[in-house]
Amino acid sequence: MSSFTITRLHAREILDSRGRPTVWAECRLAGGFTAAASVPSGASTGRAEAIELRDGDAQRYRGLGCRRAVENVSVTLHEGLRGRAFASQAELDGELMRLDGTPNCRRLGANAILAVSLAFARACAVQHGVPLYRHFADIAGLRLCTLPRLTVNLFSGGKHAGEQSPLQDILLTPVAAQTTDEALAAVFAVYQAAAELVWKKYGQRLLRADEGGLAPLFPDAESMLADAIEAITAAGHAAGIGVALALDVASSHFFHEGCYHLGRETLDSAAMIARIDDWVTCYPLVSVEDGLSEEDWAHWPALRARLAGRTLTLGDDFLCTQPARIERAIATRAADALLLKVNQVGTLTGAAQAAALARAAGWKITVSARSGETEDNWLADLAVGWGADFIKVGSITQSERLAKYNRLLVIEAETDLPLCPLAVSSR
Ligand code: 2PG
Ligand code: MG
Repeated sequence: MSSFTITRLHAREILDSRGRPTVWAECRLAGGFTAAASVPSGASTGRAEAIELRDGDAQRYRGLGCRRAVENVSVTLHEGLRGRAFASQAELDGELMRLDGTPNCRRLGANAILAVSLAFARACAVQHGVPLYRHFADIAGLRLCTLPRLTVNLFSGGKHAGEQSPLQDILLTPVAAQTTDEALAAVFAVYQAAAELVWKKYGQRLLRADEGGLAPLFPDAESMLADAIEAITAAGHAAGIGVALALDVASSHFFHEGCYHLGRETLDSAAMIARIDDWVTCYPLVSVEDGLSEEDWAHWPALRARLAGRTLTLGDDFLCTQPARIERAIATRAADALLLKVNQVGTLTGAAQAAALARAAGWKITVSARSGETEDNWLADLAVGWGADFIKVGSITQSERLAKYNRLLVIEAETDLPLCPLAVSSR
């Protein structure tokens, strides 16, 4: 068994797709094998997420600077790990968590820890001479089987679009596509049709939200869904047969004092579930993400029961990629799909544990980017290596999103793997 000896770690503050600081880190192994990685950052974050370390200096980047996290890599972790050999990713990640000493990466910062975890993985792939997606599969003990299906942001609301519309993401899933290449062409056609629709209906030119989704002033949640169907049809695709939808309600962000404030309406949990049920009846949705709030544990099982076999009950803020929350959700039958974001948990190993739990329970997995991304493309390799059912990257505009789609195209050409079969879990 080979081991990997770290000889140098160093980091830099770079800017993400919102112009906010984030962390880039480089890892050098003995033998000179060197690689770097950058970490993303969310805006509609869950409460149970691992903690990003920010400088808090209001005079600089409104407190969002990452100089302390950078120093934690270049000084603290460099000094703590230099010259040490690790047999596996799990061993390194265990040591990173031990050096941090908190369960949520509060001391050194999840941004510092994840940057090192990822840069180390990439450097190990370089040492092994294998593509990153293959190395990710090896780390998780998986075989490469399929490519993830795309879920691509079309319309944006919520925290990614000034909160002028309640639903955060209406996404396109090209269900008839046989390849990523075909899927992207279908998405492009629908995006163009949607841009024309937005101009005609709302008099608004291309104004894009954080992830490149179109964000006119929709009057209500239903209009977002209906307009998406109109755009699919206008692009010449059959809604639900050629191109279906996925939905991120991100409802934690409009849940206050026990009620859901959906646009002008106030709904209790039962009424919110009934509303989601209506959407699933009226629109071809492959998944409904965060339909209920991250705090509304009592009602998630009823939501899952209502949707089972019709669409996936997908947990993002609800689960925060945290193994303990996923175990609880499995035990209470509160969801049947995991939105996996590595920076919610801080290390690759933590995320691999989350994915393994979900898989063992028969859940589906969507590997997801964050609303603040970089041009780094490791997420595409991760989704392939870990056999994700879906990948969620944002829209097909903006290079931080395209970096991932373009990497998927390269992986598809290199591996000739088929897309993941589409089946809604009925468990
Ligand atoms: C989400 C993500 C990506 P953020 O809620 O699923 O769309 O948003 O990165 O802001 O948490
Ligand atoms: Mg979400």
